[in-house]
Amino acid sequence: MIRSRLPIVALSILVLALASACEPGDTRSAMRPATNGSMNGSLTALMEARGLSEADVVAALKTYTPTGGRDEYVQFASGGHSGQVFAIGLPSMRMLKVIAVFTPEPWQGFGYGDETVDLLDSGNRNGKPMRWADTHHPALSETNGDYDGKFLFINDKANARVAVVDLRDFATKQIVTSKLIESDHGATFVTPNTEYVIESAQYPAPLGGTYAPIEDYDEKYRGAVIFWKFDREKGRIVPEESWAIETPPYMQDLADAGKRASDGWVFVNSFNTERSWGGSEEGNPPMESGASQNDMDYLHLIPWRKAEAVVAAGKTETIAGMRVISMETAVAEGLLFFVPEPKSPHGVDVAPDGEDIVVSGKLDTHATVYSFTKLKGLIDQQKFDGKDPYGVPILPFEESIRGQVEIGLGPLHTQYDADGNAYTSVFIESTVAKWSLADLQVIEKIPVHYNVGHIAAAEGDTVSPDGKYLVAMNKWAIDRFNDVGPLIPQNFQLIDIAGDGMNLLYDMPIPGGEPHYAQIIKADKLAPWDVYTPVGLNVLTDEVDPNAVTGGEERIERRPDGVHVFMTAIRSHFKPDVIRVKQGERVHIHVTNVEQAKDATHGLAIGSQNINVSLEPGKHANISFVADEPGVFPLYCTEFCSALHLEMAGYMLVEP
Ligand code: K7E
Ligand code: CUA
Repeated sequence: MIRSRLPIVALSILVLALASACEPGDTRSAMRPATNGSMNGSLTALMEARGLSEADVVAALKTYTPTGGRDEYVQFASGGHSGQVFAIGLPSMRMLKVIAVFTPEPWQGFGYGDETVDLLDSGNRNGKPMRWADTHHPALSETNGDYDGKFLFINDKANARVAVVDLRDFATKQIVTSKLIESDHGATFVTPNTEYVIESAQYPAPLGGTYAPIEDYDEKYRGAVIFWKFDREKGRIVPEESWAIETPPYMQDLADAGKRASDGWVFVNSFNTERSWGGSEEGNPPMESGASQNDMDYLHLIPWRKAEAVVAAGKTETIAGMRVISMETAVAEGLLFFVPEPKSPHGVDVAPDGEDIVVSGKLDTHATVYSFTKLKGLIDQQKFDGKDPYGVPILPFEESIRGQVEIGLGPLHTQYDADGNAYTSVFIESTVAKWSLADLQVIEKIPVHYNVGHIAAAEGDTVSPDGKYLVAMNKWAIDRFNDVGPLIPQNFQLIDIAGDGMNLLYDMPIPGGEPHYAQIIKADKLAPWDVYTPVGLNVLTDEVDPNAVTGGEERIERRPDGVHVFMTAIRSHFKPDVIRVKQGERVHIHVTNVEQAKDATHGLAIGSQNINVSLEPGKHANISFVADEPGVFPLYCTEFCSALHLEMAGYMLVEP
């Protein structure tokens, strides 16, 4: 490929502009070479040697972040099958942290000490440990429809679970799951003040985890939308204050909460209104074609504030411990309405003003723009086009929409910028289409590589999107990276949307599971802790642990329930460092990192016991286990904390 050579003058201007943008006294600018002929010469030579075009160099200058530099945005991406969340800096596309959520994660000691084992177990289904998850949609907590940087929620599609991550320490605090539903997908989405975290079922099943033959699909199988009540003060979901609405056995898909004009409403897509359940060997069409017969599926409209009042009035039944508004009650009380949506819709994305609701059909070429004013008007006038088989009123399609945008083949998800534009991912075409909300016309398309699923723009699903950056989350990478065998990473592509056009800046392989959605928050909205204070904090209770240990109080106590070791960790020793127990005794280690210096993290591992906890400064952890095998087990610090880190070790002696 022939690449254009960057003219020397343009390059000099770029370098000059960059240098002048630096603060006086900035050590980085002081270290930058002067702009002179020889540098221009060497840059040109470098470009030639690496085969870089002018566009490549511009992209590099827009993303390169020198040592010590900070990113302007943080992207929280679902980790897909990893069951975790990836925090990525933008525009550098540097991975900042893999946040352990639903699956064990050794570095964070997640799943190898009492607190996190209990936390993971709180997500067990039918008493069975679930040690993987299929995370899909992260949702940052919001205040007045804007990200507030306090909490992050994420769902596990496979096992119908929802987790709460506290952004003060980027750590998972809670996992909730309800036997009401067996899978979820329209999760997690929050109401504009994070009153509720929404989780809707995907694959219908008898509610409450009971059995019914699949031939009874129409009568016995159901979907549901769960409204998990969030207590912001406590930073936890309150299951007892949560509730759900029963829905027909269509496959409820993505959801979005109304905002501004549509505040108080929730919108949930569905597909498979055909109620196909497969059975290709039993004379039925396979699910994928059975579910694609109808021209229209139904967008579900739910006024959640009104529903909340119906719950408060006690008009619910309890299934699997969850208060549920039955479909019958929902219809009678005006809590559930349908409006047709073209062929196998996927994304539903409410525009910043809350007035436009954009739905894209996977098997359609349009994005359909519903007008909330029109929807609300039709509901108020009770102007319906009949009912579905379950008695849910259906609004007339033509009178509900403001228009349709001819997007291309396989539109999926939509995001917004600050200038009245929408961006829709186009899966089959492998493009992102930018279009105008005002006149519903496509402005530009950019190819992406390949098979784009979700896209995320900076704060692009809030009431005040930033524009600037968009990340295309591509399912296939094919030829973008060095080959690593048949299982190939996904590809996050950073796109500059700041100017009039869209420009591809950077490819980032995502090698840990298939991410679905992500949200991108302005970094200065996050205020994470440097260390845990006060010393001895139990990071799951947010309080000083009753067994926290201070310097000088280290000891070993024998109690009826076993041997209690009260231990401190400080550079560069554990105290006590020798633990003597008898075979069969239960051991309880209570260990506190008594340091308050940033980054002075220790880890406590004991060989052959499956024990490893991370001890960030100030953190307390509890570990309990039965010393069932006699032997000599070294214990040691797993973080290279000081020059004498290797000496930060000890022994557990289990006497036969
Ligand atoms: Cu992959 Cu939102 Cu689960 Cu679309 S979803 S791509
Ligand atoms: Cu403490 Cu290494």
